[in-house]
Amino acid sequence: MKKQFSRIFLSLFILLLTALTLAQRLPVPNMLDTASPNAREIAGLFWWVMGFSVFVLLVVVVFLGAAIIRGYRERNMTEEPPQIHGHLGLEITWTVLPLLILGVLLVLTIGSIYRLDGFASPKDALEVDVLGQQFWWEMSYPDEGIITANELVLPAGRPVKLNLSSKDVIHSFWVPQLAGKTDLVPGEPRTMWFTPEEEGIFYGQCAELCGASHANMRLRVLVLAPAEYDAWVAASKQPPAAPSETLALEGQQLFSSKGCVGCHAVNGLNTYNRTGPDLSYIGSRTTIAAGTLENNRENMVRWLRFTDTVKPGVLMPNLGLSQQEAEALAAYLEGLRLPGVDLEDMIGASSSDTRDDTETLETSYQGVNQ
Ligand code: HEC
Ligand SMILES: [Cu+2]
Repeated sequence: MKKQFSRIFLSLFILLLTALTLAQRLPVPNMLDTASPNAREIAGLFWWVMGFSVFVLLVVVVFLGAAIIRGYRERNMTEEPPQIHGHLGLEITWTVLPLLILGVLLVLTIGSIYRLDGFASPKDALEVDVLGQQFWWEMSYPDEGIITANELVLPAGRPVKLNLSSKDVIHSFWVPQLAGKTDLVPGEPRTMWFTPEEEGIFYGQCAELCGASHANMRLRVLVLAPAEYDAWVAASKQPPAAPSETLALEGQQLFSSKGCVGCHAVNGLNTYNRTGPDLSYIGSRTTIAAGTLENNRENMVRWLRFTDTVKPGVLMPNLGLSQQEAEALAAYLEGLRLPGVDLEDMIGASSSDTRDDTETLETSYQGVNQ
């Protein structure tokens, strides 16, 4: 009876595990699957900590096991075991050994903190300012004069230094495969750096509880071949093509009349004011709303009409748009593309590995949000 019960329990457990594994199709970035020397340094620290932990565990298990086996063999219930209270040798051993272990970890960790901070970045590093806001990331390239959001475009092989700050609460920038976490603290700029080595998409996430949509504050780092990056930079300086379709033209008018321009800027139309993401090339982004939805017309309409349902606590108001108005706006926004550059193509061509799970990612989000 007991055996049967444990079998049923085991089968249920395995079933549950399988279900969870299948449901978990989101790309989960693995900090040990490193794509920069900086992430490798952190992974190295992880293995030191892991090594010592396993060592301590083994020591405890061996002594415990020995004591249990001896106790069983001797079965002596009457005599007191030998008393070791105050044993100088033992006390020194278990004070000095942990001290040594923690000392080694301390020295290694301080070295890494020092090397990974932005001030230790190479001189030729590309500088990008990242401003965290509830619940999205502004990325600006001071030397290139480019402003974008939520998708950090970088050239492979060149070090990048990030100047991190926050407009409201504390956020934390984390792209596990590229670097460790660094907090974005209002009024206290911080820096970090890393050198992306491989082309592809790297998923990131705000790692500090910053409000209702903290979990929807995602980001992507798109690492391009240097020549493609240069093409992206050149295209990002030209205004997007003016709309020609009737629907898109209608959308452009709504963009002004519905007050979108109060918070969003489009290159050639109005100036950027940091209230909402710059939308100059929103049509070329792979996702919208900080990695929450795949960028397509249907999702854009949903975002514009049901903003606060898609992203709880969002700071973009629900403007009560009709389906038609939202469709016109979506047509206009879709046309706001980087002239002559197809980011999806560049990324698609360079990331045939498992990291490019965009499809499964978006389908699961749709399931969540509907
Ligand atoms: C009060 C300011 C405000 C107004 C008005 C506003 N938005 Fe927004 N919008 C935001 C903010 C803030 C975000 C970022 C939301 C987030 O991802 O958490 C945003 C995000 C977006 C995004 C996604 C951008 C991205 O980088 O993923 C689009 C597209 C957008 N808004 C379009 C519009 C349109 C079209 C209108 C007019 C109908 C509009 N917004 C009106 C503040 C505003
Ligand atoms: Cu955040």
